[in-house]
Amino acid sequence: MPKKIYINGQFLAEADAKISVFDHGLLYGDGVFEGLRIYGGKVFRLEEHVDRLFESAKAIWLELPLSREEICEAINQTVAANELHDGYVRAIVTRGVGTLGLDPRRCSDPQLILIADKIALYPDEYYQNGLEIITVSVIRNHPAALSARIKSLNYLNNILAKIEGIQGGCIEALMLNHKGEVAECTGDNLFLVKEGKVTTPPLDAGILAGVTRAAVLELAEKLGLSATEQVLTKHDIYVADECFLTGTAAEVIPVVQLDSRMIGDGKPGPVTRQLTEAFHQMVRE
Ligand code: PXG
Repeated sequence: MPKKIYINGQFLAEADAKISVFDHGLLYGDGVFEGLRIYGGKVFRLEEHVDRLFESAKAIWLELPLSREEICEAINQTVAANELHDGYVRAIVTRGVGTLGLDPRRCSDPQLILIADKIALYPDEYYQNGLEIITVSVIRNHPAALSARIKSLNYLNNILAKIEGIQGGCIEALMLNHKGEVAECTGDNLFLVKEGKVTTPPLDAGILAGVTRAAVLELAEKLGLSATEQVLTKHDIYVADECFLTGTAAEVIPVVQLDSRMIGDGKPGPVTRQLTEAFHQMVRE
């Protein structure tokens, strides 16, 4: 079945879904995006993702071509057109076709692209045994530069961090902020558990406001666990009982080592398992 890709209101076959080489999304990473999951034919937390897309766009002075409702509708139509039961949606908004110059006033209308596809998940062994991660030298974006709150098309900073992680033998990598505090991983938010209490860095540590992060904070509260946002250092992770990451692609995934140091007893912990199960139940509902 050929993929149906949405570009500005039209569904196109993959071979015909093309964007100009003068698009500022390509030339400068000038645009924003979202990654969403489809579970049982439905998009998980669609409104939250679309709200974040609007916030990202507003933060870069980009006016979206459709309303929130229209974008939700277009995403649902893209999922339906591709007959996906479980999968992934990438929503992309670029500044549009411009010239070889930075001036955004030279750009045409923003381009909205929606791609729905199957998703490549992390191998099951990582969920069973937990991830080993390292702290990389690349820091998360300084808030006075490109804010980490913006899910922009310019992910080079995180890609550099990911490369450093991969070269160190790790599929995810911990990024600190400019103050040396724990920020997040390259495509996942970080949580830890100490004495039964769940904590995660606050948004002003310079992180993306993860949709999965918010869902897990809600679940922790529902389960009667103490869950708070706190400034964290690497030391807090080294001495934590448990650590896990959250993200649209990863869902909830345990971390058992940071910088070759064992976290807790080096195995995925009970609170991580409890939250993982609660998350799976939530996405099934
Ligand atoms: N931090 C960063 C920097 C991210 O890019 C998250 C945290 C988790 O946020 P959500 O809202 O997904 O819980 C992300 C999200 C990919 C991919 O293709 C990456 C993300 C989402 C979907 C796909 O690698 N990152």
